[in-house]
Parts: sequence; C-alpha cells; structure tokens
Amino acid sequence: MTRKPVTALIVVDLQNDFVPGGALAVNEGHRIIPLVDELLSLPFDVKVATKDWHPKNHGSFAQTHGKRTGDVIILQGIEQILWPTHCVQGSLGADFASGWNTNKIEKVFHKGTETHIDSYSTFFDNGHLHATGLEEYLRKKSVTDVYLVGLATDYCVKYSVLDACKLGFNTYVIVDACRGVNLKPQDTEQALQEMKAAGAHLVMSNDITEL
Ligand code: VGL
Ligand code: ZN
Repeated sequence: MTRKPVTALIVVDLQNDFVPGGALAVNEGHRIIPLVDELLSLPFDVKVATKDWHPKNHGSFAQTHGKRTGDVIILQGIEQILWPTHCVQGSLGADFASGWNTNKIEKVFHKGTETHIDSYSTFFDNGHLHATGLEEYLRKKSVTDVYLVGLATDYCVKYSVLDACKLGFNTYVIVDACRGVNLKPQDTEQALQEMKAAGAHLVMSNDITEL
C-alpha cells in the first residue's frame, strides 16, 4: 500500500529587494507573484516561507569589504560572491514583496543571519554548520514531498532544492514560479539541470492539479 504524500509548499525569499526596484532585483522577479498566490490557495499540508535576513555589514555585502559587487572573496574558508547590500533585518527591502497572500504562510524561516557566513539554502548555511530549523519543522509534520518556488532560481532556490534532495524529500521545483539572477545568461538553465540531476522533479504550476 502506498501512503498518501504529505506536501509542503516552500516560498523562497519573495522579498522586496529581489523584485524589480529592489537592491538585488531579479529580472521579472515580480512575475511569479500571481502564480505563488494561486499555489497558496491549493491544499498543501504545510505552507512556509523563507526570508533572506542579513545583519547590516553582512559578510556577503561588497560594501562590508570595500569591494565591488560581483567580486569573489574567501569568507571563513568558503568562496563568497559579493552582493549589493540587501535584505537587511527589519528594512523595507527585507519585507515580503506585496501582491500575495502572506497570511497563508504558517511559519517564516530566516537565513543569512550570521555575519560571517552566507546561507543560500533554506535548510543550512553555506558551510552546512547550522540548520535554519526548516528540516526539523517539516519532519515534525511528517512532510514527504516539498514544492519550491521563489527567488532566485540559480542561488537560494537551487541550493535549497539540492539540500531537500539530499535530505530525502521528494522534491519538486515549480519552474514558472521561480526566476534567476543570471549573472551569466545561462545560469538559470544550468541550475535547473543541476537540480534535475540531483533527483528533483521540474514541473510547471499548471501541472499541480491534485496533491
Ligand atoms: C539570494 C543572493 C544573495 C537569493 C540571497 O535569495 O537567491 N541571492 N542572497
Ligand atoms: Zn542574501
């Protein structure tokens, strides 16, 4: 007998700084908002979101080091791309983008909160030293299947999906409800192929008719 899956929708970093007008705007990032809103009306068993939530002077900010955006440094032994200052704790840029029903989100997990290490994955920091609590939360709710949407496909979505696969969740990426930064033009496509190779299922929001 096969058990009915227990499903979770995970909305990654759908924040002002990642949509057009924001400090680290993802091209067309706002286009996913109506899709995310529609997905939130479906009967996923669990609905959570993450927020990139950096202290000011975070180690991933170019400004912190007097360097330029896009430069790469070694931060605590890990390669770190330097970004414009974004998603500073409590700032307007760190708020959820408007236009989707955030009331349906039962819990928000914060990441990138430690000054000296970044966290692309919604599960662990980039050194895999600390967990955000998301895995524990999903396990407590007996979640088997996770569906990821949000920003950005080639960073936070990608690393979250790779971790979800490693952790043994049946992992779906809802491709049209994600957008990438594309520092290089092919980054999003390459990220999707990496996620697929890791065992994630690439689906479109239209495909999700029954859960
Ligand atoms: C992200 C770069 C820096 C993301 C967060 O949410 O994909 N990208 N911080
Ligand atoms: Zn960040």
